Amino acid sequence: MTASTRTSAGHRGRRIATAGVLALAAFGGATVSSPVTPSVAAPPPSEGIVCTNPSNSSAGHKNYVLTAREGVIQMPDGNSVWMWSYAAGNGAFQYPGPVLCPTAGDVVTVTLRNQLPVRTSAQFYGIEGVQANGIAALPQFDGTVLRSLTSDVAPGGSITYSFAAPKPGTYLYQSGNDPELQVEMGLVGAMIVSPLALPDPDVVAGLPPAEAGFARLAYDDQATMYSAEHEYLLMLTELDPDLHYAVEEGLVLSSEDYAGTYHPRYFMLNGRSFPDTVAPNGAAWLPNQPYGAMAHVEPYDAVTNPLPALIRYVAVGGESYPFHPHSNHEKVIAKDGRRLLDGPADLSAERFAIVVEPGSTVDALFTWEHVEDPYTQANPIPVPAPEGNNLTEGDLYSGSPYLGAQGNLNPETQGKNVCGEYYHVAHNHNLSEATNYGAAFGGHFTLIRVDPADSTNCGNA
Ligand SMILES: [Cu+2]
Repeated sequence: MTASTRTSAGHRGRRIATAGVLALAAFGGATVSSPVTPSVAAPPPSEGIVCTNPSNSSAGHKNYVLTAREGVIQMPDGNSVWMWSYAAGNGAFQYPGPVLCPTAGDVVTVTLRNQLPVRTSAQFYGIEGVQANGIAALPQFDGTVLRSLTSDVAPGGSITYSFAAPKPGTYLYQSGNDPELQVEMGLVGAMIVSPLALPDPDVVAGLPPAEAGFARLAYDDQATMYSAEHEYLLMLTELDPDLHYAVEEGLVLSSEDYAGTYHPRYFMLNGRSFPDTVAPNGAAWLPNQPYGAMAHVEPYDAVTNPLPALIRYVAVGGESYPFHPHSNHEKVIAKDGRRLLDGPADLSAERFAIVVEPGSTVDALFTWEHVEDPYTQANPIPVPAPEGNNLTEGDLYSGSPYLGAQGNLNPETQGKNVCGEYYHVAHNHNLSEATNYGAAFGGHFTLIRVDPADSTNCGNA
């Protein structure tokens, strides 16, 4: 089963193999020798994971082209930052790199073209048996000095990595050359490997028809079943703009050149800092930061909405990030593409904060429950709402404390609430990293949108 057949299972599937900019980009790759079938570009899904189309693929094979190049991203405070990252084929600069979505067992090739002024590479963390131009990929040395953790490529050149897609899970790829500089500069991306295993047909048969088409497994066991309608990636990164300015000016090309004290000032989720994190995928004002970072769920219901969401965390930075999704714990089921099992014992655990260590990935199932019976106008919360003149209403407030209800807003409130939905904060609990150059709230900060159940008036099916 391929990513594209999976995503065609439902019209609101979130993991749609992207068309649009990324696909056109990949199709244009000069080093792609096989013909590709042009397709009409559709916009990417507005939220959720945007898988990059392979430059070409056939049964059991997925070929990608990445171009390491320079570019600029925008910060919410108006700054722009010089970056290095991986573009898809001839596509626009983008940060982070394209999301690659093979299926377990696929033969994957990644051709890396180097348009940077320095040697670079792509290292696929946790994946064994990687070959580079047909021979084993190996660390590279200049004399006795380690130059790269994997086979690398000079400026202007290209190199092709190949491997069998490993066990299912969430993986990271990044530069193996001077990672202290190059990964920080932006040479990083995610790879999501889907299992061949399918959800138990008896369980699927018991799901509401509107949900059944979205049932997926994250790993090769039924305890990892989730709804692909609610699958999200959160890649946590950081950067020091002084370092990036020095690179832009040509003053620094290796970490050894950076005499300044490393001091990250910006903290990104999927390449964006809050509030840009909650903007849709492909937002026009963020042309080089295509990935949004807002999760979107509906309340758990044993009958109508039993499947959890899946959040895939990836972190690259100077320290562990304690990411905290407000409102409910998340159930950590895997780390670094490995299911948390001890023999038959399932070691999954509910976590208040999802600690994502540098260079690691964490997969977590997320269920939002409407507790307290739930609170509705018929079962009111036992605290009277404040008078309107004592309220500061955020743009996203519905005017009512009840999920699915919309009340009157103060006339000066610019109401952006669609259908009485809730928005919960989700952020790095190291609050110094939930900032944009020190200004709270920003950086590693996003929202979780909770729609009322059966929310046809929320723009959902
Ligand atoms: Cu918090």
